Amino acid sequence: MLNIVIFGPPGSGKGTQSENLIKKYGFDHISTGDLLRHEIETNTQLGYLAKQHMDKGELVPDEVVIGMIDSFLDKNVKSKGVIFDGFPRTTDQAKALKEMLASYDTDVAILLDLEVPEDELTKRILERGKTSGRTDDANIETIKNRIAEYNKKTKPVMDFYAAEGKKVVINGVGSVDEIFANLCKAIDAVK
Ligand code: B4P
Repeated sequence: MLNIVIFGPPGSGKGTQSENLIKKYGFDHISTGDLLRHEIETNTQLGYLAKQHMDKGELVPDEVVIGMIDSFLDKNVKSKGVIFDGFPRTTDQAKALKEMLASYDTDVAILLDLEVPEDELTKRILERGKTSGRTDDANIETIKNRIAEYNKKTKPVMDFYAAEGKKVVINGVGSVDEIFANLCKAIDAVK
């Protein structure tokens, strides 16, 4: 099982590139953002809790997202590869992922860090907000808070994987195809 973490600030293109990677490699995909939005749309208790945080641009509590990954792995033990999109977002999530994967005798192979400057992120998210219907995309204060949460709580996750020699930086500015080609090169090098 080849485990790939696609990483980067909000709006850096994790979801966009994950879709292309799944098509090319036939990997399974888990996006914690998509799962949380599904919980909100279907009015579950978990969705109600997640919405309180997401509407403010905050991260959802670790135990909620870690539980989601646990049940995903349980159903996908035989996968040839998994793209973790938007997870882990805290060092505690990274440690929990390591433990969960170890119980299946596997580990993260590579973290692909999409680097995009802050002004470009804000522009992309506001643009998406015109059509996405996502409350966390529509308001500049929420977007700023999402980026601040990333800088404070999520960026340290990179150090965790850098210490294991698994971090690869990818320029996230340019055409979707150019970025995709660079992501594929990095994946092919660990396959
Ligand atoms: P996510 O759903 O993960 O979303 P994201 O960070 O906003 O976006 P992503 O990087 O996937 O960007 P995309 O490809 O869509 O998280 C949403 C929220 O869920 C979080 O804020 C948090 O509250 C919660 N959450 C999720 N996971 C969590 C976790 N593990 N722990 C705690 N909380 C969690 O691209 C953005 C836009 O840019 C799109 O419109 C796209 O078309 C455009 N774009 C993409 N690539 C481009 C390019 N090369 N050039 C120009 N535009 C581009």
